[in-house]
Amino acid sequence: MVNEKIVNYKIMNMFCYQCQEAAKGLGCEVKGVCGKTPEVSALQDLLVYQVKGLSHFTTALRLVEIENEAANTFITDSLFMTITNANFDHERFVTRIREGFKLRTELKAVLAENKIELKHSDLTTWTALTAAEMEQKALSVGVLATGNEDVRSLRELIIYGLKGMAAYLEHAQNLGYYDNSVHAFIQKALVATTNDSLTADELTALTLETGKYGVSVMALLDKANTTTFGNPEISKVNLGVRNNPGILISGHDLKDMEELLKQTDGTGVDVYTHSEMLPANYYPAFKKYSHFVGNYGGAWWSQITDFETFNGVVLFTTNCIVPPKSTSTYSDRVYTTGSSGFPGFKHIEEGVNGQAKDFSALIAHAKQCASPIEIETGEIVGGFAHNQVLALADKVVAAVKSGAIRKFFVMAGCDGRMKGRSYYTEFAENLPKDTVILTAGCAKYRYNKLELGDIGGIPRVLDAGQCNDSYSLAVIALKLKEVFELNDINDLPIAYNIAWYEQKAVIVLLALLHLGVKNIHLGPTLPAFLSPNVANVLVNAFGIAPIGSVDEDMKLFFPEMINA
Ligand code: FSO
Ligand code: SF4
Repeated sequence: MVNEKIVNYKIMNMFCYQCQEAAKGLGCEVKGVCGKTPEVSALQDLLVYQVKGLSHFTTALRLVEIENEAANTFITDSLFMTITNANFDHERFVTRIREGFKLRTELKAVLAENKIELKHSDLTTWTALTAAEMEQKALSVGVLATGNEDVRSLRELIIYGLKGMAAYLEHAQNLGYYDNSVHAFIQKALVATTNDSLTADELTALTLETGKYGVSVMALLDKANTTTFGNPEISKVNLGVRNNPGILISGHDLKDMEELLKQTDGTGVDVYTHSEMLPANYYPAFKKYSHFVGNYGGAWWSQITDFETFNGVVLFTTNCIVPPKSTSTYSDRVYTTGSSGFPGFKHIEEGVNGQAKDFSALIAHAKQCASPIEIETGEIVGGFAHNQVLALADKVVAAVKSGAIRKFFVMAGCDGRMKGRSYYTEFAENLPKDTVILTAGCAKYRYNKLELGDIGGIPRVLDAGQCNDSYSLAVIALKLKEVFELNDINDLPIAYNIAWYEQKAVIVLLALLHLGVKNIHLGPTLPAFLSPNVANVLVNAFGIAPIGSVDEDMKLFFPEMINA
């Protein structure tokens, strides 16, 4: 039977449904709501197809214990580049795909040297030299090339989890922490998504295994961050500004943060964090710099206004980039590095021969800029990663036992532009005063500046850090389970009301499922890439549920309130 969607695909401009802002809750078909053009979307699809093909080579080589580091790096970087809002640069994708062909030739030679026969198919033999040829090729290899809706849904769920995993692995590797078993899994799973003989059950099992490796990679990144920069500590983060020119650093890469602080030290240029870089303010290794002033602005999507008033230079180390408006005046002040990119923004390349990246151009640029305009004042408190919370364990346990704390709410995840996300602000405001929010990721910007008070000195919003630090929340939950001598993590007085946006949230979700967490509420909408059948599996096996209205959800989480 001819698959209607595939026929349609040939006349559509693009199809992408990997993030929460997918058009009409179904998928972007003309242009990305994120601003991704059909051409870049095509090249991203093709790059994913290319890394699937390369993974056929690397998994074959692994059978004879050959690990190819160049391929490992290429595959993780490429997956990271295709995450929502990370890279919009058409040219970078074309160059990248050409590099992929070179790598494929090298891998072929290694296979031949080792007399390994590979069963070739289009995945391992296709070529496209020009951008136009690449875009043409992409038409037949995108998301909709998988005809069966459920198989497509599971394959994409796995691939999006792998994208998130690749991002976290890259951050750990930037700090010198490697785990080849994660590369091996990513590549094995990529190959599996090309195997038409796998059943839905087998793909479901692979989805859960993706969660298992999600836990491993988050543990690795946690180790990398805390060993290199110390354990985050409770910190007051300044929201105001000073009179010096500044650099605003965004994204998630702490290695870049460190280098920027080192290279700006003594230059008269101040450093501020934006969005997901806020938790850098909690690390001892960064707090020691007197020119590290604090955090400026809100979550990623507020950059359109925040970058205008900041006046200085902006550095993106990862997503989330919002394309500037035609009226924006800051574009020439923005730099990207690592996997991030945007046409017109300047890009800072990797350091050569193990040298640090060179930020001198953006520091010189910053010196020419005016100091930031103050948009708010005061402080916010954060730094409640696992080490700090466990140091307070006695106090926390006593508060739970005495009833001073009735329930914890894990409200980790992402923020986004959708109006419906005001739900999270209202939900936080409406929570009873004897509840505590555990958060991580940029979702916190919906409530981290509210006056929610504290319970016997324990703030009612405990921020563990970035989205990857959701791992900290799992460590805290597992510790509480041990202290309260429970057999099941779900018997703890912890409820999960998680907001998602892009693919790092997918790996965090799969990791939580792997840890046995049930009844997660996921919003503001369920992923477009979940087919009804796959959504049912998640609902039946794990109790995943969409959010309702704040009132409905309060009654759901506090049934006792109905009869009170
Ligand atoms: Fe947010 Fe963007 Fe951290 Fe994401 S800034 S949305 S899930 O990149 O990774 O939480
Ligand atoms: Fe649409 Fe999200 Fe894909 Fe962008 S990443 S094209 S907003 S689904």
